[in-house]
Amino acid sequence: MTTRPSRPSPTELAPLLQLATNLALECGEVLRSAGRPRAIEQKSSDVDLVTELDRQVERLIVDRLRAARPYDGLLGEEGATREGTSGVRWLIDPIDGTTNFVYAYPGFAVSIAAEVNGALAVGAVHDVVLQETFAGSLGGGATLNGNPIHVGSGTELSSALVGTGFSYSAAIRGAQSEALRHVLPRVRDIRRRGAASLDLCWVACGRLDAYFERDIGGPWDIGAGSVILHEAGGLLTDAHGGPPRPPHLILASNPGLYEEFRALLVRAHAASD
Ligand code: LIP
Repeated sequence: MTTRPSRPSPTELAPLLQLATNLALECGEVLRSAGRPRAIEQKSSDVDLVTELDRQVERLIVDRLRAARPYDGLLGEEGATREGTSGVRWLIDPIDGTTNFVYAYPGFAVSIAAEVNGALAVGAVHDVVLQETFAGSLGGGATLNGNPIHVGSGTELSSALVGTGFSYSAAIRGAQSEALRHVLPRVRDIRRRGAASLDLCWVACGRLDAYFERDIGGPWDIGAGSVILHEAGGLLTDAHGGPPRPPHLILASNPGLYEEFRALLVRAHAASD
């Protein structure tokens, strides 16, 4: 009979969390000293940007991980990929919020997560401009600059401050604006920061009451924020209440808002699709 690997303890996860946090901080320094990016290319559409710094920072993270943990697997937004044998896989978003970075518009982060035996276990998100570092590990809690954080306690959707984001595809953005038409009158207000990792961390610390988005690029966008939000008492699911499955709709909130928020999003997206 096969036995499931036991869940690692916070003590066992501490070295992974420290490595992720140190790398996010180091890359934040690189980006703050780099100035405005020069080489800017387009990926999935003419508004989906990548810079030489996205690639440089991803290479730095990969090199550091290879040196520290040569048997781990990894997956990066800008193409880094490696199968591992250790049971640990790293998810790397070197610059989450690349458009903000290109415009020098505050709201971009280095996001690094690690899965252990297939389950997200640690995450670190460093806001490059605000120099705020969110961190979390399974069972170990979530922090902002080392101080514990917890989701807000709001239960009224009509007074909820809600984050969201929009696709790089113009066609999907059309459907998203139609869904937003159904959401906006039902909540306090909407904020669109441009980095999913930060949106999740801001729900985790109560700066946002909830967040939703569809057509997110990949697991690297939400891996670290997912751990931090979970450890701060928040929920992150797909529209059916199951695990988040980018690019399908994902939603995050504190437990008090969750069911009403999910029901609103299901109606709004049914009406828009
Ligand atoms: C970004 C996401 C954000 C989304 C942006 C963009 P990227 O990721 O974090 O939530 O709204 O359109 O996809 O491309 O900057 O790594």
